[in-house]
Amino acid sequence: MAKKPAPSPATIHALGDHQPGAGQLAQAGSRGNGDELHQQVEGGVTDPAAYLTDNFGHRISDNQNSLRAGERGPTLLEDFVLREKIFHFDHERIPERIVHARGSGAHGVFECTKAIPGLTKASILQKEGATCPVFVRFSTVAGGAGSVDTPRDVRGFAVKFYTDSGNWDLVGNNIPVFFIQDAMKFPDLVHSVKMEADRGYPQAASAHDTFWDFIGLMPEAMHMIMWAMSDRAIPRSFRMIEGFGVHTFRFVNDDGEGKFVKFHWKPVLGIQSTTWDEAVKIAGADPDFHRRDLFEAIDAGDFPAWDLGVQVFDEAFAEKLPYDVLDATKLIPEEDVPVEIVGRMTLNRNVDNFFAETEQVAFLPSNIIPGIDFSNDPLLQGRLFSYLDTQKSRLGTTNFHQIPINAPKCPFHNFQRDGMMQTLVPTGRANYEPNSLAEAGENGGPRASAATGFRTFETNDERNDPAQKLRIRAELFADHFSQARLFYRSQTGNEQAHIASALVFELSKVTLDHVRARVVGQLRNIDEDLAKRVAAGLAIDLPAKEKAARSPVDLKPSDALSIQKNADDTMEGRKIAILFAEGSDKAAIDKLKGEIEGAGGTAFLIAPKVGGIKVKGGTLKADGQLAGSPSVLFDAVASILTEEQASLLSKQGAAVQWFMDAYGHCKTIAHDDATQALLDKAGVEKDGGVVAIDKFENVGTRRHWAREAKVRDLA
Ligand code: HDE
Repeated sequence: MAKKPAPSPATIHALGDHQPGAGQLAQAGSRGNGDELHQQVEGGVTDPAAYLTDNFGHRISDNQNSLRAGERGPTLLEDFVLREKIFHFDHERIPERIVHARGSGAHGVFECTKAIPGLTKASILQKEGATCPVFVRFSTVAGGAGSVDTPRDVRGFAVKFYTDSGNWDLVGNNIPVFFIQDAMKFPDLVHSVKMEADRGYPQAASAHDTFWDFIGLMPEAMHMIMWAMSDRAIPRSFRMIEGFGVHTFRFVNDDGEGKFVKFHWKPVLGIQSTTWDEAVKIAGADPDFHRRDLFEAIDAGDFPAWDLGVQVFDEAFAEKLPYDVLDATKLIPEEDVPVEIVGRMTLNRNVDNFFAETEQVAFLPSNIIPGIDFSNDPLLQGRLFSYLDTQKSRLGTTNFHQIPINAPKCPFHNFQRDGMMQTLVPTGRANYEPNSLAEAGENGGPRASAATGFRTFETNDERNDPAQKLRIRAELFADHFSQARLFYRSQTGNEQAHIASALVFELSKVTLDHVRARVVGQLRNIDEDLAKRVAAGLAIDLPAKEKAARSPVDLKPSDALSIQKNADDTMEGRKIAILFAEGSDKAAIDKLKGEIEGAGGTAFLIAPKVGGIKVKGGTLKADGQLAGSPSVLFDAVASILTEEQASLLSKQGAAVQWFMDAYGHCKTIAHDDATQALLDKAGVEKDGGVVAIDKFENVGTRRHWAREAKVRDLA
């Protein structure tokens, strides 16, 4: 029998008590249709929400059959019910974002943990404990809305603070620098990385000719390339990425004094990444890996959180730096200006409707509040125009600010009027200013306030004569390599090998020899050894060094730039798989599960069959089937089997691959003695991360990078 069609939310609400019996349905069903499952609301219903209506409130009598001229005749144009339904469906899609099309959003709250009125008058940073609602959207950059979650890519980290002084949108990334220095180059950058113009592929991948052609010609991108080729670009979870405002902004206090500021988000769960091989496999095993991870964590009450940190400095400090703080391809090492934590953001509510909220949210870097101001960073200046402009083509109207997810939660009044999709109904005649309607006893409308309104900071950058409008860049913007070198040299040996291997992988996809050679020639300005490793990995001669517009200087390596140097052994927020099968010891499984959950992790039981398996001490249901739950979906794996089952499983590709991957991805493998046959088949060798079940807690979910040289050739 066919399944019952899912009722719409409105009908779910009312059908409970009034759902008609099968007899009534048959009676109420449409003429000539024997299917008894079509739902109809019958007489006696008092809740108006139970009735299906069209968009103008007309109740609908039949949601199955269009209006025909006779039983077998053509459909009639008169059928307004059909026409409206199809008309609306035909226009359900809106253009996806030009970049950052694939994303996931959630609601949350920001709480000030340290008031800094001396630095800024921003209302949300005035009082410890003060809170404000936020909406966050994480995203990838290059892929379309339906692309997978785990390509090598930058992750967007956009936060909308609904403050009492208006919305503040901090639209950042998980990487603190950017590819280019001037907004003028953004369309070129994005064209080069997106699908190639003639062939329409590759999707969500930078590993192709046009991207690397552009990059090889843009030495200013080299610092960002180091980050993009590092494990930062293949994160384990949105919950485990850092966020950065990227540009230098300005704080302004009540006395009108201004300081420069850079914004940071530090994930409470720590930063974690996947390996490239793992990221590729996850794309197949679960294309929605990050979206699901975020949704499920919030749904389960494991609310992800980030600390908001600020690096504050003044003009005098900026003057002394060997790089320009207005250049978005540069960062300020935390060792030079410490990150001071001033607040915490917790995401505690999933969206109710993906389209209405996540898809329609419109972030605008131009949304700032008194106490925060822009700097002259030429990339930021371009963004101030672009984001407002793009909403008109995505959301169709200048009134996109009225969509609930975009509307401020504080009052707003002005003389902007009309436009497509106007949903507000302003009253009175005052739609211009100045007016003197108040003198006639009418409502004259709102007025500007010099005291409390937003005032642009009067720049005190003496190098800038505001009267001069020049299409030039300041001298220090020409140093493209010092910080790329800083980043590379701050990584562990293993992380450096990942960067070199990622470059080899990407450049191997490039088919134009001169493009490859040029990129490697650029790498020589960053680090000779890196360039040699990449050239060797590509089996090409080391090309000539590309000319550097300004020679790089050696900066002191910064440990804060490395993921591995900062990784800890936490189990919190991590997902651990426990493999079992018929005859496994239930007490041992329960004990391990308890330990994992006690340490803040999630245990996920996996067996060859899910329904309920006889184990020693009872019956156990699995959360996932072995073949459908590859180990790439977990941070660490454990196995409790019988010898008989281990030997049976060692003949199954899914089981052998499960361990092979966990081992290859340098994960902890905790196992009992009985599992040994399976481990041998998978080529798993003993090391610090392959441990007995009772030692699992000691190693947790940390990755065992020392193993990597045994499992793959890195460049
Ligand atoms: Fe964006 N960027 N961008 N960008 N960007 C967009 O805005 C743009 C840049 C970032 O979840 C678009 O509403 C220009 C830097 C994020 O909805 C568009 C330039 C950084 C998101 C746009 C930049 C970002 C976007 C596409 C160079 C990190 C997703 C749709 C001047 C600091 C926001 C939209 C979301 C989205 C333009 C550079 C981050 C086209 C012109 C640098 C996180 O307006």
